[in-house]
Amino acid sequence: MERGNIAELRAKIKKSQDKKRYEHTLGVTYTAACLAMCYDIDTERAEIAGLLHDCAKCLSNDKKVSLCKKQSIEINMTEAKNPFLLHAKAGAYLAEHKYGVRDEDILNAVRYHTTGRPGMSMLEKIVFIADYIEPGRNHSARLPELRRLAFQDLDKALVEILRDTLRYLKGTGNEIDPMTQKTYDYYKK
Ligand code: DGI
Ligand code: FE
Ligand code: FE
Repeated sequence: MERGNIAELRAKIKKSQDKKRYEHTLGVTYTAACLAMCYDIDTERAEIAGLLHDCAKCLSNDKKVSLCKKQSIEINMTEAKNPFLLHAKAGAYLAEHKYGVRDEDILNAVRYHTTGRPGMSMLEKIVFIADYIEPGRNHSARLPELRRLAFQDLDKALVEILRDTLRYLKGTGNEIDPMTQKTYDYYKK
């Protein structure tokens, strides 16, 4: 994609998100680009994936569910009870069919940005981690350490983020998506 097209995509995403979500999207986009530089991954694909990762976040839960049903996208039991989780799968669908992305790695980075998955690509890891550490985030006392770690050892950062997420979910009594647990089990040593 050319730079002009990235600017065009950014403008479209801006229209589809509220102000706070768009600020977060920009944070993820430039953090993903920086991680891509650090690990020798294509920066433009990181930017596109960052811009698109939450593209379905501002749909209502009803719309997320109906879009997934209409497009025969599987909804598991955790997602049925916590429809916000579907913004990842619904986002991958919109990235392809509304925003015209054909790059399967970018689509997977959007699809798995919330739960991760076993055997993630570099781009998938970068978007997953950028989502957690972007500068606008302020949800964990460990962020300074995790931000440093992300630029030193991507896989270690991934495991630490998954561990913290699972701990947080258990603490709040939130239901854990089987994929989040599977991803942690796959990457932990
Ligand atoms: O969309 P964002 O808010 O930018 O970030 P995200 O897509 O990573 O979603 C973050 C939320 O998702 C966070 O509150 C933790 C939650 N989450 C991640 N894995 C699971 C989960 N929530 C549930 N219920 N189950 C999970 O397995
Ligand atoms: Fe998200
Ligand atoms: Fe996000």
